[in-house]
Amino acid sequence: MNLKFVAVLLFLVVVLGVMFIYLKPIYRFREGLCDSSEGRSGDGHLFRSPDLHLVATNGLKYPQPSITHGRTDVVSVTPWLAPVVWEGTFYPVLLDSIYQKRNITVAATVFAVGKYIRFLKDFLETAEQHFFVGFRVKVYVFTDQPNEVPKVKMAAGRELVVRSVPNSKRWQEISARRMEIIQTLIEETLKNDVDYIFCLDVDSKFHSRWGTESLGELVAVIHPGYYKDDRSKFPYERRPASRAYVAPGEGDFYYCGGAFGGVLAEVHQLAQTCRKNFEDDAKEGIEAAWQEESHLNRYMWLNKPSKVLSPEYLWQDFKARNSEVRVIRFSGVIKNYNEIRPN
Ligand code: UD2
Repeated sequence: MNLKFVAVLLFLVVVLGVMFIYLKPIYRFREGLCDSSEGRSGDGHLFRSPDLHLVATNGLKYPQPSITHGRTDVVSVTPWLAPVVWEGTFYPVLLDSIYQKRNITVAATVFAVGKYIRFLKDFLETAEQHFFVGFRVKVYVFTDQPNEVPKVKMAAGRELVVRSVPNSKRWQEISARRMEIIQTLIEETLKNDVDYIFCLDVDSKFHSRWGTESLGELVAVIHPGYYKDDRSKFPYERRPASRAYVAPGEGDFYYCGGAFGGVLAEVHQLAQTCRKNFEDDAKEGIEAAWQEESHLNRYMWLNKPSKVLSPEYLWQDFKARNSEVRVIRFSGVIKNYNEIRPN
C-alpha cells in the first residue's frame, strides 16, 4: 500500500465519521417530522419516533415545539393568533397533565325539549366515553320531560343535573332561548363551582376524544358546512336592521350554534349579549336568519375567540368525511326536521 492511498483512505474515514456524527441527528429530526404526520390515534399516541422526545421534569415525553410540527394542510392558527385545533396540532397527554394539576371542573349544557328527548341517551352515553374523561364533569340537561331522562351510569366525579324548562310551539324559540337559560345558569348556579362550560346540541354524538385541548377563554367551533368557503358565502344575517348583522367583507369563520364554550365569565358575556340582541330584534319584529347562531357569529366577529375548534368538533353525519378531517369527535345525527320539530 503506498502512502498516498493510506492518506486518502484516512481522509475518507474522517469525512464519513464527521458526516455520521453531524448528519444523523438531522436525518432523525426529519424522520421524526415525517412520523409526526402519521399514525395518530386521537387518544394520545401522536409520534412513533422516540428520537425527538424531550423528557419533562414530571417524566412526560413529548415532541419539542417546532414551527414545522403539526399540520400544513389546514389553517392551524388565526390572524389574531388563536390556535385552530385539529388532530395532530396538540399533545393530549401533556395537556391533560397540565389541567389535572389544576383540578378543573367542566360543565356541559344540553337541551332536550319535545321530541328531541330521543337524542339524549346517545348524547349522554357517548359523552361518558369521550367528553373530558378523567376530569370532573357536570352535565346540565334542560328538558320539559324530566321523568323521561334516561338513567345513564356516570363515572366517579361526573354528575348529571336535570332542570325543567317549558316547551314552545316554535323550534326557533327553543333553540334561541338557550342563551337566556345559560346566562341564568351561570349567574345562579355555576359561579365559583365550575371552571369551563360547553353548550352543545343534543341531536349529536361523541365519537372520539373531546378534552383539554378544547379549553380556552372563549371557544368557537367552525361550522362543517362552510369551512372551505369564502366569507361571502357564509350564511350570516345580512339585514342591517338586525343586531346580528355582519356586513359583506366582514367575518372570520362561520361558527356553529351547536357547540361553543369557554370560561364562565366569557360565556356569560356571550350568552347575555346574544340573548339581549335576540330579544331587542324580536321587539322590532326581526328574527335573525339562524336565530342565536347568527347572533353568536356577530359576537365572535367582534370578540375574537381565543381558541377555535376545527369541524372535527361538530361534524354532520350526512356529510362524507373530507381527508383533512382525520378524526370526527362530535357530530350531528341525521334527523327528519319535519317529524321532530314542533313547527
Ligand atoms: C343549527 C345549530 C343549532 C342552532 C340552529 C339555529 C349546529 C349543529 N346546530 O341547527 O345549534 O343554532 O341552527 O337555531 O350548529 N331543541 C330542542 N327541541 C326542539 C328544537 C330544538 O330541544 O324542538 C334544541 C336541541 O338541543 C337542538 C338545538 O335546540 O339540538 C338546536 O336545534 P336544531 O338542532 O333543530 O337546530 P339546527 O339543526 O337547525
